[in-house]
Amino acid sequence: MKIESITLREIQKRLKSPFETSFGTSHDRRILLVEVVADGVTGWGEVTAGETPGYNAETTETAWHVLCDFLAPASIGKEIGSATDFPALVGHIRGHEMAKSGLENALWDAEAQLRGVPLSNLLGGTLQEIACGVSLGIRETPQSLVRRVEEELQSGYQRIKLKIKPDKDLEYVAAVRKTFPDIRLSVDANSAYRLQDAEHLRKLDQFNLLMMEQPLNWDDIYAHSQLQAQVQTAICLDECIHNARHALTAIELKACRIINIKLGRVGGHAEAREVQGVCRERGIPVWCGGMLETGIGRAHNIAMSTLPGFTLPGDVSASKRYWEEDIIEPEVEVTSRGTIRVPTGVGLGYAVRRDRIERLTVRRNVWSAQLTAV
Ligand code: OSB
Ligand code: MG
Repeated sequence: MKIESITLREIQKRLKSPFETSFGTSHDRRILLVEVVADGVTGWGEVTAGETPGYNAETTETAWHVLCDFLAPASIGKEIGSATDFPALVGHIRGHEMAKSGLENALWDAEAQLRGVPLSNLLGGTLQEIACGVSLGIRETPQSLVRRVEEELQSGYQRIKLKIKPDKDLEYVAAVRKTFPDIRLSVDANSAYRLQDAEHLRKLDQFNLLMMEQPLNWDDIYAHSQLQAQVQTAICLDECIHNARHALTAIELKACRIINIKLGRVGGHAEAREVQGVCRERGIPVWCGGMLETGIGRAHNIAMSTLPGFTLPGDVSASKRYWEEDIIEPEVEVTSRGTIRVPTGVGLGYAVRRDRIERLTVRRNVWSAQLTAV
């Protein structure tokens, strides 16, 4: 595959409603889309960095910088055997996984089209339908949260995840659990607690949660191992895991019993598959996280979720929960059983709405192999 051109653009798009986590509120998204042409075929990827460095160190702006000044120049005009060769091409650039993932995943889409297969097949996925859960932001009152949970359950979602932070935790979880005693329920703290809060976090054990996600520091696997020894609820790591080596460390240290995989956080499909493999060999269930993606990122998440290690419902849900109108067609829809049917068309399996993307674009940069020495 020759990387013939790369188009990077920023689109701006408002979420239907603000999404509050322990690190801040997201409403007006600034999203980078990567379009590559390889051997005459166009592939799309999405950079899942946030507008602020509240979830991880990357932002829309750092990803723009790293893509423009390092990743695109290192890739343009290069010949690679397959998208799996991309990490080696940019291995001299440390970190910036979300920026890398946007470009690598676009290459995966292109490769799947060149081979005439759905992306899920190219990745080695086996599922034809994936299980879906939802992630609910922090609300003003426990009552309003309970109402939201009820709506999502009526739509069929198989697992409800509640965002929590200190003072917006036990009361909220208690209200939801009391109203829905049997649902699959979990919480996500996005690193809002410290190991000294272990006694407080142990109070979550009474609610029979599927997991508590990333309670402690974003870069502290060791502290999570200390906490896991003190709570019954399974810890799931999100922010801490950037690659398969981190996953191995966390599993060996017994820092978690579940891992959430996000394509952006681990640098793209190749590393995501490695993380999945490490977990699968050791009996650690994984599931696909979400980063408030447009349909392009969502389509990549659906393809990844078909791999055999993905045995828990992910945070991959319908386009209409986030957007008035998505940038793919058809939009991602969820069945009444709380599943998404994996598309069977080649590549992403959804058509990219270029007209809509054009209207939303606020800046762009283009690299072309003809103008660049190989
Ligand atoms: O921790 O999973 C997270 C959104 C932004 C940043 C971090 C997280 C989230 C979510 C939303 O939980 C998941 C979704 O896209 O629905
Ligand atoms: Mg999380």
